[in-house]
Amino acid sequence: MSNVWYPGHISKAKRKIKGYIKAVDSILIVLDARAPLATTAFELEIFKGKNILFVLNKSDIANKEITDKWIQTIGRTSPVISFNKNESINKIKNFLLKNSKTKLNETRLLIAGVPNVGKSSLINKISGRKSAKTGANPGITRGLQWINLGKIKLLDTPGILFAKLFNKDIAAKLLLVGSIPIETINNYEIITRAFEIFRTEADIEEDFETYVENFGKSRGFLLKGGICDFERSKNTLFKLISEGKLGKYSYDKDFSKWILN
Ligand SMILES: Nc1nc2c(ncn2[C@@H]2O[C@H](COP(=O)(O)OP(=O)(O)OP(=O)(O)O)[C@@H](O)[C@H]2O)c(=O)[nH]1
Ligand SMILES: [Mg+2]
Repeated sequence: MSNVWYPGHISKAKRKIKGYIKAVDSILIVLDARAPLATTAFELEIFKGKNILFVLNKSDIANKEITDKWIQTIGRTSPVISFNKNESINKIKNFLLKNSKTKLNETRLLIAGVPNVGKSSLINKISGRKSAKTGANPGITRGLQWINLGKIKLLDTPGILFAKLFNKDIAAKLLLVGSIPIETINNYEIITRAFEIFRTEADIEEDFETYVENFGKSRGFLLKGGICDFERSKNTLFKLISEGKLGKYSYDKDFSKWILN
């Protein structure tokens, strides 16, 4: 499958992360609760042999029933918790303290995941400070940064991805949750596949073109002559979907496909 968005800082980040693995006791992998399978689209093998904990983040914009089933599924093999930015700090702090292996009275965790799943926001939430830079677009964190939280030390890292996404469905779901920016996708099949997945969840009748045009017109995204600005409408539509503003939908439901067994 074609190359999708893969900025240079991602390969640098992977090299740096590998260099830090020895210095940490546990790895905190942040997944998007809406797509726990698609958001494991990075080389999990680099963390082999480490104590791995999972967070299903952004649970506020996922389908709760599906998230609960993922917690059960993943919980059979690994410590896992659902979380979102509106939840209590103690929920995540206790989870980390209980499940991470501790050396010398100090817990060192590396936080990893695909772009835009909320790694930096999670760190800020736990620290109660704006220690790590966050943003609505993927690729905000560029370098590695230690955040000191007393007994817990967290290493924030940039979002990583497979260099080549070999599967159209994974790329489509990464687009739906905002891990790949819509502006960078020039493969129309990925976009229409993403819309099909969303369309099923949101119970939409119109086809892609009609839906985007109606959406654009309703927001006044018009070009000269009153025709719909399709690019702008499509980009805004996918941005809102990824932010959960058009509904709380989950896109991965095949629990038997969980990577660890
Ligand atoms: N709805 C919702 N949005 C969230 C949550 N956590 C983070 N976000 C939003 O998701 C976007 C990405 O957050 P970041 O914390 O920058 O994500 P990141 O994983 O550090 O991203 P990179 O550094 O680019 O890999 C921001 O717009 C956040 O406000 C959450 O629990 N719920
Ligand atoms: Mg970040």
